[in-house]
Amino acid sequence: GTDIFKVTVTSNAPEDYALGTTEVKWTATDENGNVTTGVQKITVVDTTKPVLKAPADIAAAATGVKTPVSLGQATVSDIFGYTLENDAPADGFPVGKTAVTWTATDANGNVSTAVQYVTVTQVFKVQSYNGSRNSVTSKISPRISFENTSGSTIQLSNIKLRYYYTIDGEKMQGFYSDYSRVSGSGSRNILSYTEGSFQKTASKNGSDYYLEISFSSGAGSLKPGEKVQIQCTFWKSNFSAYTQTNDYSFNTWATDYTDTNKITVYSSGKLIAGMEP
Ligand SMILES: [Ca+2]
Ligand SMILES: [Ca+2]
Repeated sequence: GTDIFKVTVTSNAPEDYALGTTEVKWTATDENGNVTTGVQKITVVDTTKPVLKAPADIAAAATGVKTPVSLGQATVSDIFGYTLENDAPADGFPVGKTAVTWTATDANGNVSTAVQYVTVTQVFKVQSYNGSRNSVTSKISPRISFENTSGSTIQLSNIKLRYYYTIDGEKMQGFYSDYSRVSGSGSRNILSYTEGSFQKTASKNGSDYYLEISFSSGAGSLKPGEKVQIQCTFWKSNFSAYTQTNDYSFNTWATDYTDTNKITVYSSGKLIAGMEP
């Protein structure tokens, strides 16, 4: 404050300022009691991001096409309140490595992110190829191999496999398996315990039928690391043609056992490998 007389300047400034804008009123008073006031605005802003730490990475065994995983909890600190969320898939994790991004947002809109990786390993490995790779054929000849890559023994009578296709003209169908064998420590022929049946389904995505392969109790069990290979053929009663190129489970190019997720496997009715059409 300036004046030709002596001036006293005071303010109502607080010791601490709240977040946001505070008005401080300044007052100048001269010796003669004349008063002038002015306002100063003090704005306090939080520019500090929350400190965020994602939970540890997780490795899990697949229980199906999608596997539910418990992620654990991220830790967050901020002097203000915050919200915490992540983008984990709601229906479980696919086989492979998936990044989960955690996001912490403080009450003032400052954002931190951190990534957690979830790796899901398939416990049941399925491979296949087709004995006939012709676009049009009177006999479909799946070659299917499946390996118990879990740590537990599986009863084969609990296992079912499905090969999906479109029938291209409804007819009775026949099934024949000429090879079905367990390899590994319990190597044996299980041909007489291997069965095939046909199921009509809703028409979708390369499928209006599936061949279901199952095993009777005489097939025994499949220990960890053991593998079953099946070669089979199916046909229509009048040997009319199937178009294979429109079949979900058909592999047009493989000439030997090749990883597939288009043949599904069920253990006691629960999907444990492959993706349905
Ligand atoms: Ca903050
Ligand atoms: Ca077809």
